[in-house]
Amino acid sequence: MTVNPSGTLNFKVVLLGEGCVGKTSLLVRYIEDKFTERHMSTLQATFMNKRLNINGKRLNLSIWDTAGQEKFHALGPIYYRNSNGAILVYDITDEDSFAKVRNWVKELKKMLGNNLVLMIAGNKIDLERERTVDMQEAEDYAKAVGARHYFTSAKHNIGVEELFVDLARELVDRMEQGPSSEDDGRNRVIVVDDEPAPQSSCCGTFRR
Ligand code: G3D
Ligand code: MG
Repeated sequence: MTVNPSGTLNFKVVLLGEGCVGKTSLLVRYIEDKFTERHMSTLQATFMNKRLNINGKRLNLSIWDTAGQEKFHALGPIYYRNSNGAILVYDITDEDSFAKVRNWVKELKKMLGNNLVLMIAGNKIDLERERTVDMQEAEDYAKAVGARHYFTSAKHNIGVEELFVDLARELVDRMEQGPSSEDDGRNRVIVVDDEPAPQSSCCGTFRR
């Protein structure tokens, strides 16, 4: 995390999960409040900024989305390096995508320690009738690994705002509590030059 001289707290958040679970759709829904299936298949963001006020504090979330490379090969640590929070997305109709979340939790805990705020999102809740991932199992798993669990639909705009805003709240809470005994300094506060981040803007596009 960094803090600008103006007092804005900058947090890096990464979206992770198997291809096609709806990561880009969740981000576009949150930032632009839209859901466009065709747009998803051709254009993808590298990261998007979102400015928020939480408890009188100014925050900027830099939310990183993959450029779709998870569909072809593994994402390297360079993608999630220096993250403060991660949203692990699975598709409630796809058990393999939930198994992938378990792998991500192991990798992130190994590489980044326990100070990372972890959120797990079971997306495509509008397809409830096609659900294959057991609801209770997913919630129990999240609890066991210290993550919060949400059900979302990028398509119907269910639970999306709550997911991101709760993550922002948790980031602020953890920062105010200070580093835990397990902190090894990787999440320390750094003061940087004030650089205005564009609000709700896409900072890079990718064409497949
Ligand atoms: P990704 O970024 O994780 O790869 P995308 O996933 O956001 O590109 O979404 C993959 C597909 O799932 C897209 O469909 C998208 O429209 C669909 N999708 C995303 N979120 C939801 C949701 O909440 N409900 C439903 N029903 N579908 C969703 P296509 O057909 O374009 O591949
Ligand atoms: Mg995507």
